[in-house]
Amino acid sequence: MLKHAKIFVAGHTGLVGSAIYRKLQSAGYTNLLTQRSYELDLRQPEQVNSFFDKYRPEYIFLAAARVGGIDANRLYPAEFITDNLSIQLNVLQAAHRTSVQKLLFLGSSCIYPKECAQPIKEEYLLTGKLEPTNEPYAIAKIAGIKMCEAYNRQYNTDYLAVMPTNIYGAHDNFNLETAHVLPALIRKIIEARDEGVDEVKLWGTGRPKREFLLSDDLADACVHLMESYTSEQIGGFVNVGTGEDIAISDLARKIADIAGYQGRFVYDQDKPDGVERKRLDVQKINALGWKAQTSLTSGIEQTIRWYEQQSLHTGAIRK
Ligand code: GFB
Repeated sequence: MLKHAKIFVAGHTGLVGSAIYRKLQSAGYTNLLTQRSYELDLRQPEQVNSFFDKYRPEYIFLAAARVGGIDANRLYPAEFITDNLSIQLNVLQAAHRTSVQKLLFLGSSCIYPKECAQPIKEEYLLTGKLEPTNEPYAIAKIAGIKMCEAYNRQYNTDYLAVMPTNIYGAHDNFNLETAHVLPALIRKIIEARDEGVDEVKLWGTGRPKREFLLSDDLADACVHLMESYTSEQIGGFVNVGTGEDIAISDLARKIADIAGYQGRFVYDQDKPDGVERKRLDVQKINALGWKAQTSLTSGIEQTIRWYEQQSLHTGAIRK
């Protein structure tokens, strides 16, 4: 990618898109295209087509998606499958029609089967049943990978895909009903600390394990891949993670220690656990010259700082 290439970061206000935008800026890219969702609704084909005709982006980071934690996936399965399929369909078709040079599609580690050998290798895709709590979302993301592969095969395009593990960081969603676990726990623990409450309620049993990657590390991987590899060289798609996971109960304790909260944790077992484990095998991305740089402790410290600054500015984070 030349430094003045026209690069469209779709979803630049979100957790992942904002990190990609920051990374591209700091790497010296000068021609970044962005649109807020009220300016361009990527679910609407007419809007997407006129945007592509008008601006003719050369490169695309497709980080726009409907995402959410385990409960949001359970409550809004129709939106999770429909919005994601629509966004992918519209953007990939427009990219092909306007001869975009290269595109990076963001998937998710939930595309892999529920009962998977650990760590999860890329080749395990479509070898078993999916985790029911996020099947509609996972099906949409699998369709995205397969669309990239199909266009590459038939039209010789260069559409790469990455499968990130659970991402967290600045610009995450801290709404307790729809958030992923890490931002939800940061908010719950800080509110309990500040209000002098000696108990925090977690969902499920606390036993499932998850792998967490800071959004800035993911952005670094995405830009590295777009700069240095074709889709063919990476074999279509690649896992991006740390390769290490942690039990939810241990994560809660870690966040509490960092935030200076001494209270205890209780578990609401009416809420689902989801998949027991989904630790990614990261040998492939490591062999492509990328490794996660930020420790979980440092990433949590940075995210807490961001959250506290936002709370100061807004009085309260989005309810
Ligand atoms: O991050 P999370 O919502 O989603 O939940 P998944 C991870 C684990 O943390 C589950 C537990 O076992 C939750 O029950 N947990 C404990 C909590 N307390 C809380 C809490 O206060 N809030 C939340 N949200 N969880 C999502 C998928 O799965 O991961 C998506 O649904 C996507 O499709 C995403 O793949 C990365 O890790 O289970």
